[in-house]
Amino acid sequence: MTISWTAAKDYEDILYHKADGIAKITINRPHKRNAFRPQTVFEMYEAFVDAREDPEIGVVLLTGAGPHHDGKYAFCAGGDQSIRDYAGYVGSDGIPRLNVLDLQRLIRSLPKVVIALVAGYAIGGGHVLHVICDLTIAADNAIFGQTGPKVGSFDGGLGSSYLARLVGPKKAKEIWFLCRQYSAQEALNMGLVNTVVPVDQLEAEGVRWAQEILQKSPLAIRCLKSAFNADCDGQAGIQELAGNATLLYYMNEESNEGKQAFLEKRPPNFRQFPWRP
Ligand code: S0N
Repeated sequence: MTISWTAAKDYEDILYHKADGIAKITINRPHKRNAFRPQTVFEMYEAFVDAREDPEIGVVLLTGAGPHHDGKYAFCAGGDQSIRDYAGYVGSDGIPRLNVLDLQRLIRSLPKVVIALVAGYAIGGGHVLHVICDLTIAADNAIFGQTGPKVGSFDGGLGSSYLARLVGPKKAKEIWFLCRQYSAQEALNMGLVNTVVPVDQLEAEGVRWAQEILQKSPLAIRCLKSAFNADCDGQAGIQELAGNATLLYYMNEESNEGKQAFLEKRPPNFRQFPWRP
């Protein structure tokens, strides 16, 4: 499937493109297997916000640049270990951060579908990124795994609890406790990804899935996404689901009557609306 991407904005650590209702965010630090530093995350955050605010965009593809100089691929190798100090990942301002957690929450609350396209390594915090995306399409060369207990970190948030939702608690504990690497086929078998395709067809398959989703009702998809997340996300998840209920109410005559009555300084006539069974 061919698509003509247009660069939406120039960044240092990512590429950001749009075409036909689809946004594509590509992590572009091939010398680090696309590991992220605070700036990478800030840039991704900004691009995701742009995609959220653009009413033309319904689906965001998240992927990693590749192949690299040695022919290998990576979706993302997690946090950049070379700049991690005692309190997080240190950016050019000298401040240590774990801002990828903000990005995780943004992806989950984005009222649009986010599809991870994984070629090569999805490791550590990079693995968590694909886990929290709505769908994952894996290339046949994809390799999945957590490394935290091996390299002195862990993600006890969505990176473990939501992973357990996907693959079950026993498998999630195996993934974190043993820090093994899993093939694309193994990932498919355990419900960690939606499908596996040859690496040269990864983007085309992602575009195909996106175009299929774009034929569907935006409001239905929006409400479904928040409904899928609500119980896991607690009060914040319920807030999001309720926000969608309010949005739908605003689009309704009954809600409009209340607002119009206030503006026209008259009592509202809600008796015209039924108390539905
Ligand atoms: C990905 C791996 C398996 C690839 O192996 P391969 O193909 O043999 O390549 P390498 O030679 O190892 O790598 C090529 C070059 O890329 C550099 N590089 C790779 N990964 C990273 C990285 N994560 N950080 C910095 N540099 C990286 C290599 O150093 C090499 O460079 P040169 O050629 O100059 O030597 C393999 O590379 C690998 O295992 N990488 C490390 C994976 C890893 O452990 N990632 C970090 C895990 N932790 C997190 O991601 C934490 C995430 C986080 O932010 C967080 C979130 C929630 C709560 C807590 C945290 C937290 O940080 O604690």
